[in-house]
Amino acid sequence: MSSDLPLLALPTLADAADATAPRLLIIYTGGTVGMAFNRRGELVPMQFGRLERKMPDLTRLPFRISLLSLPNPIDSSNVTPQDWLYLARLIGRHYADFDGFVVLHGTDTMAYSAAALSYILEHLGKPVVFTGAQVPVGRSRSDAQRNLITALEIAAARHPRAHTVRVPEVCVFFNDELIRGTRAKKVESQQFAAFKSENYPPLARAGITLEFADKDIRLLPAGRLTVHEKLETGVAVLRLFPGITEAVVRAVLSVPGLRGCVLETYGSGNAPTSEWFIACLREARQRGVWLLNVSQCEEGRVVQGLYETSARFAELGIIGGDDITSEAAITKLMFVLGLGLGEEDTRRLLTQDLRGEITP
Ligand code: ASN
Repeated sequence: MSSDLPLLALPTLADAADATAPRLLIIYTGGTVGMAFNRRGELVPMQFGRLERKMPDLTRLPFRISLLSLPNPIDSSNVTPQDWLYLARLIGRHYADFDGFVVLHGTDTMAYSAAALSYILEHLGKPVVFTGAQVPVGRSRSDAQRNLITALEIAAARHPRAHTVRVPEVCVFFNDELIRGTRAKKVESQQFAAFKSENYPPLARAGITLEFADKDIRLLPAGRLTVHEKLETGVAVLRLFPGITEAVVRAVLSVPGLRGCVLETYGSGNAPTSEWFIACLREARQRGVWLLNVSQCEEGRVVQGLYETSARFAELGIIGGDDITSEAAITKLMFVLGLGLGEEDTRRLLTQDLRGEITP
């Protein structure tokens, strides 16, 4: 798909040719935020049309805002790694012309997309804020306008004294919390507080004022933005449960073309000690499959070797995922394996903290 999609300038308070007002780009990808009911009574994504007619408060913002709508907006359940690469290319293409980016996206897979973009956009120096809604814009009690307006304010935010970018990270803003992209998890499908920051404090809270947790925001030495171009799709997630059979484990780990698998284990990274289970893992490793051990617990971390039930993992070459989320782990596998590096570098990157996804 071309990255030369038309930009629509929104009429705002900064219209009076205020050349100093922050320039922000909204990229609309779909999701409930822009949905309406079809004839069968199902919610489906629609084109936005004139966004400011549906969200009049947008016109009162002191920013220069442009809107770029994808020609075929989607429910985020249909998002693919190709969409992430495309979105990253779009941001790269417009990077120099805007001070910040807001991605309107469905909530269902927003945490995956935000994590994926965190890896793909290396040396990011500007905010990329994902947001969306639980109730479509234009419907009564919609959270769309509130989420979008604060996301725009965050994308425009600068340090009060130094005037440097306040949040040069990919993040998710939803229902008053700003969450690092690699720490976000969708935890609610019915309430407005749909996201949680897992194993890391929120980067900002929006009350009457915006309170940024500056000490928790990643400020990396400036570098040139690199937009990576490849993700490995030969990956899987294997979630353990008591009673999981050898046939299931073997089937997943021997999928043709499998390069990496997130093992969702119990507690601090524990799994059965049965010989058949260890043999399945060993054989997968011998076929060159990378295994990343992630806990099913929402908080805490993987500590391989703490219990006998994870004591053999290190010798098998299974990588402990520390306190990473499953969303950040599967996208990290896609990203790191997509780099096509040798054994040693791949292991190093999978173990390292790349974008604030783990607390080593
Ligand atoms: N199914 C929707 C989506 O992820 C849910 C939402 O946006 N609230 O696209």
